[in-house]
Amino acid sequence: MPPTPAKPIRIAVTGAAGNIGYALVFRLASGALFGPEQPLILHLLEIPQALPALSGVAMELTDCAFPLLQDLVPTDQAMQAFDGVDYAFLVGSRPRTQGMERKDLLRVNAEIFKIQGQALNERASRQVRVLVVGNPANTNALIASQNAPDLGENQFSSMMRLDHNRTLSILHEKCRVPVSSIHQVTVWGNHSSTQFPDLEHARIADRPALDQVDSTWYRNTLIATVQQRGAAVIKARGASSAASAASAALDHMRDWIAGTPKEDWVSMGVAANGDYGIEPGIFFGYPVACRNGHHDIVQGLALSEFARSQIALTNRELREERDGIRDLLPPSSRA
Ligand code: NAX
Repeated sequence: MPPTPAKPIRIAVTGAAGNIGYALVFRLASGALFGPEQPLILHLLEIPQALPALSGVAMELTDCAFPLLQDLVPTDQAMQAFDGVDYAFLVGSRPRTQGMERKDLLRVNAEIFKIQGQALNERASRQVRVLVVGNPANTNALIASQNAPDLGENQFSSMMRLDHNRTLSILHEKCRVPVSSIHQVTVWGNHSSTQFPDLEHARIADRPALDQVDSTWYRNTLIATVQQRGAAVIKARGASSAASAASAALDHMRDWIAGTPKEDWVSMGVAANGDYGIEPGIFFGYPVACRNGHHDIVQGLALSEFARSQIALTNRELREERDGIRDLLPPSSRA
């Protein structure tokens, strides 16, 4: 008898007609995250003005005749987009437009992620895993999670993985070693130019990374290169990172589901709980190990004075972001 086909899983992608969405949905539909045996249904959310573009994306997805893709749900309604979904990639957000202050950008996006958090709370699977990519990703994850009180905070995370992957590839080029031989890198804090790519615990080919790279290069070049990499891509390409961001989103979700290798970790934005002196109330980039579908902050890493000062800087920025949208958090919120 042929084996019973697996039940399709439902995956939501917001901003599905945007740059990252366009790079992400085809990889999902081809089985890049869940493998060649797992059928899926894609729920694609866009704003009303982008529905014509979204219908084009839907046509192309259909034209690929992906064997795994069982159905498509293109919509501009958050309730429909998150109905019964097992995984959600929250990519869509409002870009900064001319004359817009940073605090205004925070607030328009806060409104979007508030509505999406509420819709996830009402409609998503009770086991849903949510990855926030749209910027400001850490604070948007905070807002979405706080507006989904029936889901656990640990069902939400924000993306630091592109910064993590950028750090790995810079080390790969510098030290001429395979990426697979680089371990225990962390990018702490905010997905912004205050983030702290940390090599203090990193190992390259089983030896401490800081024995193999010059500490001045680490502090003055590597950290700034990772922090400014997004801007460098925009300058070169005339558009922001899209395929690398989609790839990082898949890496993030894959490790969350399948687990990280023993004694290694990845960088994920997760709800702070006091670890490493970061008080609850923000989503912070941490070293995270994943086991059995759960993510846990890696405990007990010693931090140098330098690391502490870098972490304090990015922590301050995240707290300021949170203070700028605090009135949009529900009254019972812990933030
Ligand atoms: P695009 O502007 O190409 O696409 C965004 C899409 O979101 C648009 O199609 C827009 O119509 C849609 N959208 C806006 N509001 C929406 C809403 N309320 N519901 C559903 N869809 C909505 O941007 P793209 O290059 O795809 O980037 C998407 C987001 O990812 C941006 O906020 C960007 O800054 C952020 N990034 C985050 C990264 C990270 O590491 N966390 C890295 C890459 C990227 O910069």
